[in-house]
Amino acid sequence: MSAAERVLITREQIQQRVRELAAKIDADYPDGPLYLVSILKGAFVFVADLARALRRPSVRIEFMGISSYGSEKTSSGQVKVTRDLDVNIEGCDVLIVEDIIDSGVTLSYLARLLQQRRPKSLEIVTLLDKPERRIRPVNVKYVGFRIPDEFVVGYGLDYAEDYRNLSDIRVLSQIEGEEHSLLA
Ligand code: PRP
Ligand code: 7HP
Repeated sequence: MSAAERVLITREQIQQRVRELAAKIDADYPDGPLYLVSILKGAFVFVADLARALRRPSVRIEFMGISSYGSEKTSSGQVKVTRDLDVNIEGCDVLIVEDIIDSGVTLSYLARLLQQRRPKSLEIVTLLDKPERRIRPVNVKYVGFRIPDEFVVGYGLDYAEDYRNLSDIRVLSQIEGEEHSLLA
């Protein structure tokens, strides 16, 4: 197996951690609707598994689109909403669901934006966190895995829109000008 195909987190480890996160979330929130606000596209796999692992009676799933401009692998700091929520979250328990926090630019912007809409509570769950990369502080309540500063794909995460369908999380170490054989 080449460096480009190294599995960092197996599907079994992900499923186990998703169950643990769901149990914590179920224990932390009172009965009543919980809005999972999932950020497209990367979080679509995580939110699907997390939502099904929750045991509370009311889980509402909403999506937002965010784009940050700059080079392919780094945020420029300019963030814009490309798809907004369909619902008013004022007075609601809201949990932002992300696949990864890297620089923190996306989530620091989004958390500030949603806080202005006066939810009853606003927290963040992320499957992956790369704390070494942070340039904007983000207050994250639930973290699946803290990972080193390596570019990862799979379980919703892409490189140039590929690899989102992989069931595990792999390190993509050879990017520019290299053949990608992950799906071969
Ligand atoms: C990824 C990820 C986060 C963001 C994190 O999204 O899903 O939203 O980057 O990076 P940051 O902490 O440096 O802001 P991406 O822009 O790759 O879009 P995608 O989810 O559609 O792949
Ligand atoms: C965004 C992103 N997308 C895929 N893999 C990573 O390691 C990433 N960091 N930030």
